[in-house]
Amino acid sequence: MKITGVELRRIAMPLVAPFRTSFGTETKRDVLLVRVVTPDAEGWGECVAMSEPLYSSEYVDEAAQVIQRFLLPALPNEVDALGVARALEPIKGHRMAKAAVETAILDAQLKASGESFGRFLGAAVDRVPCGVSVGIMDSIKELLDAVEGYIDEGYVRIKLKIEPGWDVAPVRAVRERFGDDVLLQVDANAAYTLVDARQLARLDEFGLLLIEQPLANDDLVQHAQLAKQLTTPICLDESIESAEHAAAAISLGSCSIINIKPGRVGGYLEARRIHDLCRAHGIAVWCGGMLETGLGRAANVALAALPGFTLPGDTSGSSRYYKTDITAPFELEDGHLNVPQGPGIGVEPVKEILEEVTTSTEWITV
Ligand code: OSB
Ligand code: MG
Repeated sequence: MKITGVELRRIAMPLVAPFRTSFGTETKRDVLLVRVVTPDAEGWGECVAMSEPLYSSEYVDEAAQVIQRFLLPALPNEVDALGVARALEPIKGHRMAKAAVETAILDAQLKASGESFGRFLGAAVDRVPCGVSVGIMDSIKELLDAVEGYIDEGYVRIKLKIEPGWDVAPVRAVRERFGDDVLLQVDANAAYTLVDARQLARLDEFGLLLIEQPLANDDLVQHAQLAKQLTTPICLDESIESAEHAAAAISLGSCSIINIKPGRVGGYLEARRIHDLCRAHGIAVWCGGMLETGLGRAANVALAALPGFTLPGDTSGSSRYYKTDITAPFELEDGHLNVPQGPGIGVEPVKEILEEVTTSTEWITV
């Protein structure tokens, strides 16, 4: 496949409510979209890098720059999505930027051949159960109101963001109010250290599905030590940037569950590799999220339909974050989202809405 040109488009998407995690508060999403144009089809990739390097070292300005200066020039004249990662390998890191480029190329290629993302990746179901990630709030009352709203909307699993000072109390309050049957998990976004093991063990009594990324990104050994001190299963997010990391975490005993985010690991092909590895080792996986618009969400929902995704993902409906999505909105039906069936990611941006939220565009001839 020959690429005619690539558009880098920045959009600003206001969030329906501030989203607070242990690393910061988001009020709007500054998203970089990559549109790859070929003679036969065009494809979209949503870069999940956030505006500041707080979740990981990547951030959106830098992602746009690395794509333009280093990634696009490294692509061969004739590209095949299956060869993109290899071509980009000499450039270290920048996995979110690489994922956006590879996804746009894969989307164009699948649109040209008429195959859907789900079919290409190996989806086993045509709809996926949905969880929701609930940010840190100013009060327990505010949290309970938010959780009640999500349960009423049909979400089948609740994830509470935690940090030191906001952990046992919110979990206890949610359990007391909504009962033991609610599938409940927590996400610390690396806010603790091994010194906090006793405090984290206080969460054991609440029957959580998992605790996500309690310790720092590069603390695989400490996570293995923590796992021995908790009955709550440990799930890794930030720590796993590749199949190699996943293999190391599994053999060290650092986690028994992995949150797979395609952007964090360099794309959907690496995401599938991690899925395959985990499945072979009996490690459960689920699909994480990065406040994607409908473009990124569509591809995530397809990934979440693979057979090893045995836990509900952070594949929420569009309205969880956005009043107006740039694609037709993803809407929960009975707690599930349908896997898009059309070619490629199966969705398109709505032109007028896209123009309205666009803050800049750049056309690059390759
Ligand atoms: O740790 O999973 C995370 C959002 C931004 C950065 C990191 C994380 C998150 C979420 C939200 O938890 C997931 C989503 O609903 O998209
Ligand atoms: Mg997480």
